[in-house]
This record gives sequence, structure tokens and C-alpha cells, in this order.
Amino acid sequence: MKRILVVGAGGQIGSELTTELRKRYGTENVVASDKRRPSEEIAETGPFELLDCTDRDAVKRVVQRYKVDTIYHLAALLSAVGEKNPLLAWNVNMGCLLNVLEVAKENNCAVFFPSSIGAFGPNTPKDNTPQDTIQRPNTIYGITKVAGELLCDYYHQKFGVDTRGVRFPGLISYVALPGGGTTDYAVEIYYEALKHGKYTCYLKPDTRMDMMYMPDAIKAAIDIMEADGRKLIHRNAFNITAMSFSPVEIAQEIKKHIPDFVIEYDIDPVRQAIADSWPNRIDDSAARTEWGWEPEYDLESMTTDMIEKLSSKLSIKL
Ligand code: AKB
Repeated sequence: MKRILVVGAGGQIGSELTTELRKRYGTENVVASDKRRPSEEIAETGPFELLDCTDRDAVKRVVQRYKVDTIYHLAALLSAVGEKNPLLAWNVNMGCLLNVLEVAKENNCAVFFPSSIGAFGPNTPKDNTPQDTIQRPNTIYGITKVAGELLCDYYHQKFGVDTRGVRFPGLISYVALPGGGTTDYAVEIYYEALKHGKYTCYLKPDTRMDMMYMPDAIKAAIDIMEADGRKLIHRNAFNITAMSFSPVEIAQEIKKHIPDFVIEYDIDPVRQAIADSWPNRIDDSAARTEWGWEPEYDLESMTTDMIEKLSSKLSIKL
């Protein structure tokens, strides 16, 4: 049985991933950690450690105390917030990853690293973006993701650390909110549609990006760590996607459930420029071939589920 440490367990991915890992591997075998105390569900249903991953000794202490053999390293600043404080984004995103990789090397741990569609840039092919292609991002977030992919491959090749990763698209969930990304609109729109019947979007109506519903993202993170390493040609990191849509298309889908819903636009130039530099739709055939990746949800099934779950969470009757 694996002994897992989740770094950043209180975040958008971490809170749902921790719950699923505990179901699969047993509560006692999954240590949640975060800089701040997360929800009761995470902090009180299994082992929890307050952990600042910029402190390498602290990471090492937790790994050794719980005899961890697999680390899911999720702590990072996202794209939009990174542009507000590039130095902090570099220090947190690279510093924490380096600490995790060093501790993993010394303690024989496997590492999951979440890269992103943000690892691509304005001169990457926009449609059917290949697995192996030009990666010259122009955001600090993207730069840390490309450097992170390379660093993970380096630790694998040079020190034999079992590093694996995926390039996540925008992630949509009704459990925890994302914090400071460019794709956050695709979560906010459901909350605002249900609460106010109206949403003001900070991206232009036709801005197309890859997206994924959280249950598929959790499945991907677990499946890639379970995959047979001998079959992996790539490692850091695999393109994965589930759907690709624009604000106008998600709004149309929401209108099928909330007919009076209205979307308006007030463009944020910073987030628009980031979104314009990312692909329209990536090609995830390497992940499908090498470890059997296959998403379950598309825009229609995700919207039905989001509206059902979120209206019950917010106690809103449709
Ligand atoms: C962001 O928008 O920054 C993230 C991502 C796509 O990596 N959601």
C-alpha cells in the first residue's frame, strides 16, 4: 500500500484529490498538508500537517515521519496572480518543487507534478497542439511550468526519481474555488448564473481554451501515478484535455438549464492576453496511448452535474 503526502491539500485540486486518495489507499496512508488549515473534511478525517513547502527541512521531516513513498506536489501560484507578483511566483513554484524533488531523491519517493496548458506560449501551434512542440510561454506561471517539467525529467534521468506529470487545462469544480487563474471564469459563471442569473466575463466571447471537470482531473492524477512506468515514453508532462469551449459556448449550455441567464463582457487585458497565448485545443493522444487516459465528462454532462450539485450546495431551487 502506498504512503502518500499531498502538498497543497487545501487547494482546488488538493481538496478533492485528498478525499479520493483516502478512499482508495486508506485514510491513514494519505497525509494532507498545507500552509493554512484547510476544511474540516481534509484536516480532521485523516493525518494533517501544517507545512510550508518553501522549508525543505520541514518537507523532509513530514516525509520521514510518515514514511512517505509518493508525493503529490500541488502547491503553486496560478497564472493571473503570478503576473501580479512574478518574483513570489518564481520563488514558490520553483523553490517548493526543488525542495520536493530533493527530498524525494533522498527518501526514494515518486513525485506527481501538475503542469498546465500555461506551459505553452504565443508561438505554440494553437489547434491540436502536439505533445512535443514549441514551449516559449510569456507568463511567469508558464515559465515555472516549463522549468518544472524539465526539472522533473532531469531528476528522473539523473537520479532515478519516478517523476510523472500532466498538463492540466482549466479545471471546473463545485467543491473548492480556484485561486487566481485565467480559466477561473468557467467556475465563477456557474455560481453567478445560479445566484444572480447573470455573469460579467473578463474574457472575450470567442476565447477558446481546454477545460476539464474535476472528477476527470482527479482520475488523471491517480491513473498516471498507477501507470506501468515501462510503458511511459513521456513523463513530464502529458497533454490531457476533456473539452474545449469559449465563454459564449458555456453560457449557451447554462441557458439550457437557466433560460433567463445573461452573460456580459468587461475584458481584463491581462487575463485576455494570457488566454490568447494559450492553445485552443491540445492533442492528448500520447496520454491516451501510453497510459490509457480517457475523460468521462464533456461540456453538456459537466454542466448538468455542476448545476445539480451547486444548486444543492447553495440551497437554490431551480
Ligand atoms: C490557470 O488558469 O492559471 C490555471 C491553469 C490552466 O493552469 N487554471
